[in-house]
Amino acid sequence: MLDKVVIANRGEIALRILRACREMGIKTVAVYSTADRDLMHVRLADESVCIGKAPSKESYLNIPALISAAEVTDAQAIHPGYGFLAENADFAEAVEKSGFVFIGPRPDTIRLMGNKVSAKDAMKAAGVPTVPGSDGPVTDENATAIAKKIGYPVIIKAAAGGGGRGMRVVHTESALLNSLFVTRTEAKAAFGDDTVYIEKFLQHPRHIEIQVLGDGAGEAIHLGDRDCSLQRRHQKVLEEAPAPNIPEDKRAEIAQACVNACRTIQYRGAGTFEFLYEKGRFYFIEMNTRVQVEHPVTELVTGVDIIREQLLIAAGEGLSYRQEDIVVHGHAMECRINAEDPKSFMPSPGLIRHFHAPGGLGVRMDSHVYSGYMVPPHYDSLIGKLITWAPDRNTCLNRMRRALDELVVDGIKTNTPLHRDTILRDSDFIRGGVDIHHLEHILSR
Ligand code: MV4
Repeated sequence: MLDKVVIANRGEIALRILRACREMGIKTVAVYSTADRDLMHVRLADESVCIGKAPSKESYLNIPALISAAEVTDAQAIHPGYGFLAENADFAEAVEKSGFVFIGPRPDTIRLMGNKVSAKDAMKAAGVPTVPGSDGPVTDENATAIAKKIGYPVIIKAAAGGGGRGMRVVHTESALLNSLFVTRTEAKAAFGDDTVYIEKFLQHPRHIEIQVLGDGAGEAIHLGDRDCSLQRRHQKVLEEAPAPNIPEDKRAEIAQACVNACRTIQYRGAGTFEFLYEKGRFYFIEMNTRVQVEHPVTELVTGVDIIREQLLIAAGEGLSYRQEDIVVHGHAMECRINAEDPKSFMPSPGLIRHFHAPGGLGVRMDSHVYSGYMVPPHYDSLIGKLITWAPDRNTCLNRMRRALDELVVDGIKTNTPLHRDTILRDSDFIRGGVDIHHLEHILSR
């Protein structure tokens, strides 16, 4: 088993990883920037190393500083969490070349999935349904014919993009070549790679994802699906598991396709297949090669500790479960709690004068904050995740409303009113199965 792990992250996920390590008897090393000396997991860690100044580039994105932290503490492995360097293949490679275990997929897998053209290609070849499109990079010469064949509207996407960065919708042939040029130019500036591809633009899809675990030797399982359609400007706001109102045969079929693909590529670690779901069909768009913010909803409906599984896989112990062991039980929902103005969505960092986490049956609060904690202005505004579980979706919704009423975050603004007064009271959301535009739609009326 692993003896000591460097947690190469901050905030709630750093604390989540520390908790899993503690329960497994693994020693922890916290790394922190000068703005983060007072983080909860830094206090709780067995050891801690300051890795640089507040800006992420000078700390959490500083590869040599992170590897040095592992060296000076004689750790064996590095957990990247999410964001920062979690999907940086060069980081994973540097970690392995330095003799440490990277808690995640092989660098080559991260690279394959980081390029959305090669990811889609590999998944299509492995039997996962994809969005109809160019099947590879598009050129000025072949673009018009490809778009005509798939039919307008189409979407141009940067191969190096993802998560909503570097995309452009095109409605008519007359706009195609100019849009291609603009998307290329933006992609070159943002990612240093101007490769773009084309897909049929789906107008009202839901965003549904499948959680997988692979042992890196060809065995893999899925932990069911999550619905992440409730988002604003590509930032997820609320997630749930399982995705409501999906025919059970379709649900089982797409999960099995993901497992087969993981076996084909000998996927290692935790991963997520992202799909658009429209008119009863799933279309693969991207794969995330990290643990995700919303992993707790899957943990609550399956009982599987996903971080523990990541650590076991990294230690070479394989998977703790066979597919037959996995049963999705009840319903779970996660509200992301952000330090932001609920009306303008502007960040609201500052001193949390008083914090009180909700509790009770079926309530989980994953948060690193406490009374007297100062939310620094340098990072993501996520200060916690409130997750509820219940035997059915309606009870889960009631429990979430009750838990939100118990939550106290005094001193800064949070998006709690958005959850309580807007989302959880919306009749379409309550019915279940809203599309990716729904939140922006209800915010605009
Ligand atoms: C799409 C799409 C419609 N059609 N692709 C945005 C994030 C990136 N992961 C892919 N995205 C989209 N790709 C086709 N062919 C609509 C989106 C999209 C979206 C997807 C998931 C969650 C939120 C979204 C918000 C806007 C657009």
